[in-house]
Amino acid sequence: MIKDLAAREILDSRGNPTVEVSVFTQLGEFVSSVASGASTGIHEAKEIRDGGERYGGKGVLTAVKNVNEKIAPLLIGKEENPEEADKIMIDADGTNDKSNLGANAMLGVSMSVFKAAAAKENLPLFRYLSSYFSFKENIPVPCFNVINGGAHGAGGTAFQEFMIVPQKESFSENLRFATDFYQHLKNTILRKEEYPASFANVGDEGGFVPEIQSAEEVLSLLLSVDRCPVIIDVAASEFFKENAYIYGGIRRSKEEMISLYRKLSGEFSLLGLEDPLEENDFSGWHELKEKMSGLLIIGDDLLTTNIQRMEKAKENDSCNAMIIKINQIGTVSEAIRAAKKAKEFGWRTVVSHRSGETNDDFIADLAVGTGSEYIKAGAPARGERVAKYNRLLKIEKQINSKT
Ligand code: 2PG
Ligand code: MG
Repeated sequence: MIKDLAAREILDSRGNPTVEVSVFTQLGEFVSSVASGASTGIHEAKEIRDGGERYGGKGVLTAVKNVNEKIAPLLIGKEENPEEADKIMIDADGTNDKSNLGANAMLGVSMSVFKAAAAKENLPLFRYLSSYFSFKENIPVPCFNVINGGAHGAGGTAFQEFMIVPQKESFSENLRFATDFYQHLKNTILRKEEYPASFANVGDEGGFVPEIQSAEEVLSLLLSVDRCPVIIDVAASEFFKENAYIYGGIRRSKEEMISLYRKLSGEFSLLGLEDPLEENDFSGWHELKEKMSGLLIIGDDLLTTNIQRMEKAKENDSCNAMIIKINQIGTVSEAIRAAKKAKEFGWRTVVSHRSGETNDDFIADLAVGTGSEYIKAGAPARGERVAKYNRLLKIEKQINSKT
């Protein structure tokens, strides 16, 4: 039973405030904290941030108050049943975008109730998720963001993320490959005479931030380190202005962007493209998908972990893979339903962190427990990123020893 529930304001990896929630049951305290994006899709559930001078208007004291004064009285005394708790919050919020109670308030509670429920069943979280929601467990292939640009690395590449996706036999081997690659990439950047040392500084997700505009040059740099398939998160909505994509200082049409992607994929080992076009162009996405068969075409801002948007994308045949972000929709139950729907559609799923993270490793369990094919949690460096990869190392051991 939920005996008590309390929230507080803490800091995320960018030094911005975020919500932390504790749920108390007979078994103890279950703590969760909420991540936050920088390149957020316009259709995402809404965080509540406080206006005014404090933290530049980024405080979360109203969201904290909503947990303590509005959500807690509804859930204290109830069983730790996460789907029911999420439904109570969704009903109490009463909006489509969680703007009343705040997605950041609701999600912190949702995550903690899930953790409490798993503990009650004496199961690790990933096993609780797979058994209660009927998924086949899978240890995901990690996508490591080694070059950060766009909204995550001021002055860096126009495209937001260049992720290496190693293809070794196991998660731990993939992680080892990525750490070698990461160190080697750093040395390669530092050794290049034409690059200043600042090109080896890191961005929000732990990848390097070289001031290189051309995607070809970034891909060649990666190839000079080692051969490894790459997924690019273009985050195209970020540079879509007045009906054109502003890339390399030039206004480009969607057709021109598609030819650029085709050229890149002809020259380099591209495994997938995330948000290659802006977030409302369902038919443009279809055109791109038709022309680039064989690649993962991954909807993030396009779908925002939202079943209505997924259905629209399915009707238009806009993508074949999706990002799952719990804070895009605001409760874990809804993110799980989206993951289920993706399986039904035959799409791959990529469970994802946010650029503003905490040390909470919930998404590692979520990825395994929903049988996701991939996870993206940033570079294999920085505490809030490796928290997820380290949790996966532990889960891998547990699954392999069948405990
Ligand atoms: C993305 C995410 C995570 P943000 O676009 O996929 O990498 O970025 O959290 O800033 O939206
Ligand atoms: Mg994205």
